[in-house]
Parts: sequence; C-alpha cells; structure tokens
Amino acid sequence: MSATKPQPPESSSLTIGADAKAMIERARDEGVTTVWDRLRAQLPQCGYCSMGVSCTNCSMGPCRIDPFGEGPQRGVCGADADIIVARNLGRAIAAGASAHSDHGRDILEVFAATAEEETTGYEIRDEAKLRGLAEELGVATDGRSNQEIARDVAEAMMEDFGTRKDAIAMLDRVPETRRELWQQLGITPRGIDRENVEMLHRTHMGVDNDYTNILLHGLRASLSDGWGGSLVATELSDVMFGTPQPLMSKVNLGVLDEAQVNIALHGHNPLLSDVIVQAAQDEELVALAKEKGAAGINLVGLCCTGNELQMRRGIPMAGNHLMQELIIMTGALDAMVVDYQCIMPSVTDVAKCFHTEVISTADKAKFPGATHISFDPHRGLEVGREIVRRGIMAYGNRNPDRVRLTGEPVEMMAGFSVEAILGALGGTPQPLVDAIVAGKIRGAVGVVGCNNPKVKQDYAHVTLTRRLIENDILVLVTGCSAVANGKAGQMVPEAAEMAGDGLREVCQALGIPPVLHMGSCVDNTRIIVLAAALANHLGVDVSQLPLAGAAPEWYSEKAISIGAYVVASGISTVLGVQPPIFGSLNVVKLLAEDLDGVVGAKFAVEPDPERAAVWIRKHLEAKRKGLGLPAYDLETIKVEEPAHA
Ligand code: BF8
Repeated sequence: MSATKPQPPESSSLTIGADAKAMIERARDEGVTTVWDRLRAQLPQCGYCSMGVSCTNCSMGPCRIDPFGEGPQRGVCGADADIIVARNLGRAIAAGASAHSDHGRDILEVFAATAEEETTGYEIRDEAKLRGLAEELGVATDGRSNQEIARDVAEAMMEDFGTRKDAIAMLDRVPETRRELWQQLGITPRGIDRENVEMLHRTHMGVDNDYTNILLHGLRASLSDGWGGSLVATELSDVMFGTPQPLMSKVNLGVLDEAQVNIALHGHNPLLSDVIVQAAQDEELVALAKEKGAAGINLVGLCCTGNELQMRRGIPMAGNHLMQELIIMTGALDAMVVDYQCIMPSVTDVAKCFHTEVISTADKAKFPGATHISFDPHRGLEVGREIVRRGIMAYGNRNPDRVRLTGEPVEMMAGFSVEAILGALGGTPQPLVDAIVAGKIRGAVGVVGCNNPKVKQDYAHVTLTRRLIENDILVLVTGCSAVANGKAGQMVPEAAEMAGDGLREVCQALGIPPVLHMGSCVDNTRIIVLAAALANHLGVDVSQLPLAGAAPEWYSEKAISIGAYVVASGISTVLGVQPPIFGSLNVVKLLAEDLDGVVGAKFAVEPDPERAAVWIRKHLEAKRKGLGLPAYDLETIKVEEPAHA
C-alpha cells in the first residue's frame, strides 16, 4: 500500500507576516522542522482531550468519557464528563496562575534583596510608585528612606503569597460592590499559594465532585493571580525598572542588523534582561564586539521579555511567540538568551542548524542543548556581562553566506502604563469618560494573548483589532497581540486614520494610537486596574462598563488564568480558540451563560474575528444602554463582509 504524502500548506496560509513567510519557506527548503510541521504531524489530535473528557489524575485511569453517549459515561472512580472537564480546567487555571505568580515572586525576592543592598544592577527607579504602593499596603513612609520602605513593602507582599490572610492586600483597588460579590460567592482571593494548592487538592480524586464548586474555586485561584501574583510582578517591575511612558520603537525580524552582534532576549521576566541591557552598553564589551568585526551590540526582544524591554527602554521587538524558531532561521542571530515561559524546547534543535548559541538562565527552566548560565541577582551585572560576552564570541562563528534578512522593521509606539494613560488624559479618567458618554468612543477592549499555530499567525489579532477601532472602540493590547498589531502598523499615532471618526478625533487630539500597548502578559493587570479605576471614578461596578476582553489566538494555561480573572472581575471575554470544555455541556452553559448572572460577565468562543468583533460591539452597546448612554440598535450591527478564514 502506498499513500501519497500530503503537501505542506502554503506559508501564506500559516501567517500574515512577510518576515515569517520568508523564514517558513527557508526552513522547508533546508529541512528544518518548525511548530507548524509538528502540529501537522500530530493531526488528527485526540478528540477526547480536545473536548476535555480524558483524565490522567490517578492510576486507576487513564479514563475517558464518550461524548456521544455510546461508550463509558463514567471514569473508573465514577467521575462523569462534568467533573472531569471541570477538574482539567481547574488545574489549567492553577498552572497558569502559578506561572505568572512565580514570576511575580522571583521579582519580589530580587526586590527584597535590593532593599537589603545585596544585589548589583538593581535600584529603585520609580520612587513615587514605591511610596504609593507603601501607602496602599499600610507601610509608613514619613521620614523614611527608600531602602527602609522597600524592606517593609517586600515583607507585606510576601504575606500575599502565603496562607494567613483572608484577602490579598491590593484588593482595595477593586470597586466595593465587586469585593462584596466575591465575598458572597466565597471567592475572595486569599493568597496565590493557598488557592493554587487548594485547587490541586480539590481536583485530586475523591475531593470536589461538584463542577460548579470546582470552577468557582478556579475563579478564586485566577483572582489570586490577577490581583495578586501578576500584580506584584507588574508593580515591582515598575518600581525597579521604571514605570513605562510612551516611546517609539520598532518591530519584526527586520530589527536584526547584519553588521552587529545580535542577541535576542526571550521569555518573560525582566530581571535578567534589564541587566543585559546595561551590560550591552559596557564600553569594554562594545570594544570587544568591534574587535571581532561587528559594528556594535544589537539587543532585540521576543515574546514578553521583549515586551518588558520595549515598554520601558524602547528595545526593538523581533517577534511574538511563533517567531522564536524563525528568528534563528535568519542565520543572523548570534545568541538567544532565555529565562522562562513560552520558550519552545525546539529552539535548541533549530539552533543546531546555525551558529546561534541558546543560553538558558533560570535554574527552574533548563533546556538540553543550551548553555546554562545561572542567573544570580547578587551578581546580576556580572552575569549580564558574561552572557553578552558569549554572544560576542558566538558572532565570531557566524557564516555570512547563511545570513538571510528580510524587509524593514515597522515603527510602533509602546509604553502605555495606567500612569501614562492617565497622564495623557491630564491626570484623571474624566476625558475618557466624556468621550465614552458622548459616544465618540463606544467602549474599550483588551485584545490580548498568544499566537497558536492552529490560527493563521496574527490574522485574528489584527483583523479583530482593526474592526474594533474602525467602529470607535479603543483597543488595549498586551503580550503577543501587541506584537501582532505593531507589525501590522496599527500602533503608531498615524494609525488613528484607520479608526472611526470619533476615536480618530480623540487619538489625534492626544497624539496617541487607537491601539495602546500596555505591556507583557503579567501586565494584563494594568487593564483590570484601569477598568477598576474607571468604575470607581463613576461609582459603578466594572461589569456595568462598556468593556470586553478577547484572546483571539490564545494557547497557554496562563491565558486561561487571565481569561478567568478578567471575567471574575466583571469583563466578558471572547476566546478565538476552543478551550477543552465541550465534552460537558453543563460546563459550557455555566461559562457561556450562567456566569453572567453570577459575576456579571461570561465567556464566548468565536474563532472568526469578524464575528467576534460583532459579538463585542453588541456587548458594548448593551452595556452602554444599561448605563443610560446613547446606544446603537443591536440589529444594525452585523458582519458586513462574508466571514473568511
Ligand atoms: O505571556 S501572549 S504566547 S509570550 S502566554 Fe506566551 Fe501567550 Fe505570547 Fe507572553 Ni502571554
């Protein structure tokens, strides 16, 4: 028997990026396997797992439930589809919340060591933010040095990871109505460690067998991330590395420079990358690079480490999640420095085909095939210099004949922290409120999250965002969505021309783009903090505001935690990739319908960004109507063009 091997799909069906297409084709020509090849090799993926009805939680299993009702309806322990789907989802939330919050704890530990003057390369760069946080946490500031305040702030925040409190400290930012609701529902987050451990306990066989009860705890665990661990990461990163302010930067693979030593900083945590930026300016190292024949040292970002650096220092961004293998395919990347999260184990395989040295730095994230240089904050700058030196040495191995760079980078604006947005508005949300009340801006939407090879790369982010701004909806972006929109040219002030009349007028008056870069994925906290500030300003609950969330190309457990805390905070959210819950219609109904009556927000799943835009527009108009604001007739909002994939 012979089977014809199916041809791989055209690169233009996998991505909208010209840089990505060129490198996918190069990978094919050279027989290098990428994420799209590996996805194809996995097809058809397991239907039970896709629907969330397989369980490996104990060794009486593995078990699976037949979603069509013909095969087994219970696992060996007796769990039905509802229990299994809820348990799996609960564990995914806990994993995502743990990833963000462990990142937050790492920042906190270095902040605490910096307060004790035990680190090199770190300092308090935003004193006002430190003092503001201290007041929020009840730490005395009068007549005290930054060092003294920082010590107590660190101590107070460490308490928020633990088990001895009824509620985490920064919940005071949340409108009172919402805090009361969480209290009634029993989902006030007490601390990241506690909620996540409790989720693992509840989802052990024979503990929580009520799917609603499990998922309510899922919301609690996610809230401990959004208003706890992730918020600690954002706030302390601002204190130590500076609160972002609007600045111009560049994006796409064109940021690589053939003439320079190119070092990509990939992962999520700014702790090491920030000292690498300092090290790359070291005169001795710049001289060494020149001695080796390079014009200088060019640092570029990838994924959320890249977002952190771009937001605060304007470091150019090479690409989002699906670009991590393709950047190596340029043959011009000398070193890829990785910390943790979203780093494909495959990067070391691709690097073997080139001269690129992959350098891992986190002891909790090792990569076989990479050089491991353990990051020690006590000698942060020294480690940073060692890494940059290795990058320079790797440049010496570069084969100029293997270099293939594509195109010019695109300009983009970044740096929209809550402080920067309020600053642009004159220190108060009132101008934004006025624009929303007048209908110039219909509402605001956070379009966030990943790339997923199941979706044409960046297509859903860019299309959804474009439709929203065309219809006078302000878009806030983080993570890989920010990179996608940046590459598409939607994040420069001139992009106001793409917006509807009302949004264009507001953006042009303020000199801002219609799509605002608010940072990395832990910085989704900036979006909920802004939403809470808006609700507090108006004396309403977050769920009453014309706001929505969207994750059109999500893939990660972190995105599940983000979606859960955004919804639990009162903001309905549309997912573009189907989560593994469809094996339980009860869970689907709970998340897509009933939750609205419980927390005032719900989930929707809509893979077509054109239809997702319509869903969001209708949702925002309904919220406007609820607030007594002028609203469009919902019947007039529909997909204008036939939906296309
Ligand atoms: O934290 S958006 S692919 S890089 S998980 Fe990862 Fe998703 Fe990108 Fe940042 Ni967030």
